[in-house]
Order: sequence, then structure tokens, then C-alpha cells
Amino acid sequence: QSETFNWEEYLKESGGEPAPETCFKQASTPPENTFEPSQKIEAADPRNLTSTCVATVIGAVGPRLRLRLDGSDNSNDFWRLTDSGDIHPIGFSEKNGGLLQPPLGFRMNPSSWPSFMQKTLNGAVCAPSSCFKQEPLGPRRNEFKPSMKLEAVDRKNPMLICPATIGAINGDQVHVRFDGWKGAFDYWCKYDDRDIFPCGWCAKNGHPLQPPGQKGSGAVTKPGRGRLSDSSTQGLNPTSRNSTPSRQKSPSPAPTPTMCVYINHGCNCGPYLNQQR
Ligand code: MLZ
Repeated sequence: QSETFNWEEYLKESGGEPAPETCFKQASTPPENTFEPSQKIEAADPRNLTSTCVATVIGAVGPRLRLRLDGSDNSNDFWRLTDSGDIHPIGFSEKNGGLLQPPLGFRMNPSSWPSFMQKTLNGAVCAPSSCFKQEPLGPRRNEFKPSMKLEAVDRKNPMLICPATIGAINGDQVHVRFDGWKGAFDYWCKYDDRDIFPCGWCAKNGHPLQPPGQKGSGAVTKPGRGRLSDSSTQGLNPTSRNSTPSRQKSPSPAPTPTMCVYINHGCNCGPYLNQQR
């Protein structure tokens, strides 16, 4: 599936402009991946970013690691780049005066945490510090412009990276709109978020890229349009530059409810959103 998607052809058909590489906080040469499955690392709990937990490397795709917090369940795996600032070798917190915390949703009695930790780390294989790559600096300010094309992690299916378009800008925030999915997966993020990549990143980093969806991407769905031209012809084609197409403007306020649902899911918001319940 992914090998049928070709940015060059797609951009030609859709009239889109790729966002320049300088917009992104991503390494220009792919960060190496020397991690191995079952190695232990320290990772910020994605649902409770102030706590650092023990995580196990479950797998990898290109420079992305699939991670699972020890003591948590197997339905909250998350992905981090090998050059993410969220991951560190075991021992990092202790060296920096911190403590390893139980993950949000720790499945056992909190009082069993110290002995659980001891058992977890006893005889475990820790990822050597050489596996962890320096996080890139990233741009000083938001250089994205609406209608620029990019590749972005689908946060509802975080193993997937998909073609997307910048729908709007609000200060440091950019609105990521997935091509061909009618807003169902769209989200706002900071311009230097590690989940967004320049066009061609997947190909260069040995990561699959999903083809665009077939549902159109704006508020207006025109029947009978081809899949590739469907998602983004309007507003990108230079000939329609001055016509301010309605689909370019109107979708901006619409995705807000979708985004709220996602953010709550990732927050430490109490028992109602705990996946264990
Ligand atoms: N199978 C799922 C995946 C959707 C992925 C969309 N990514 C932007 C679906 O069809 O809903």
C-alpha cells in the first residue's frame, strides 16, 4: 500500500507545497536505531509527563521505538524517536535527583511499587547510553504556513504516519489536517512537535507512509473527484490563490471538539478516562 504513494506525483496532482525541512524539529539525517526489543529504559509517562517511569522496548520501525511502561497494561503502548528528549538510560533520574514513578494506571497495589521495581530491574537488560541520540534543536519560531504539506503521526493510530496539510496557524500551534480523512484525525500541536515530519521523511527513514484517505479533507465534499486530487486541490493550486476557497477557511473551527476528546484521553484527568476501568 505505502509503496504506491509517491509525494512527487501527489503534489503535482494536488498542487501542494511541501513544508521546508527547516520548519521541523527533526534530524536532517535519520537518527540511528541500535535499540533492541526487551531492553529497559526510562521514559516520561505520556499520560502524566511529570513522572519518569521504567519502560520496555517492544519493537521498532525505522528510528521509532514502540515502548510499554512496566507495571502498565499492553494497550497503552506509545512511540518515541531514538533522539527523543523523553527517553533516557536507566539510572538517569537517580543521577539527576529524581525518582522512578509507577505509571498512571499501575496495575498493582501502590505499596508494592518498590518491590515491583526491584524485580523489574533485577537482571534486566538496560539499553546502553550509546542508543540514545541527541535531540535536534529545532527552529526558534513557527515557520509553517497554511496549506503546507507534511507527514504526521496519526495520534489515534500512533504506529501510522500519514500525509497531512497545515490547516491553520495560531501562535506556536499548527493545525495538522490528515489528507482524505475529513477532519476525523486532525489535531493541533506545537510547531516543534516530534510527531510531525517533512515530506519524504518516511522514505528516508525506512518507515511506512500511509496513503491519503478517500474521504476528502474539507467541509465541502465534491462527489466524483479523484482520490488524489480530492484532498487538497483547492487552495493550493496557484490559479485559485485569490479566490479564498470556502473549504480552506471553514474547517478551522470545526475540528476543536475532536481535539478536546484526544487531549483528555492523554491527560491525567481521573478515573473516568483511565483505560483500566
Ligand atoms: N483503519 C483505520 C485507520 C485510519 C487511519 C487514518 N489516518 C489519518 C480507519 O479506517 O479508520
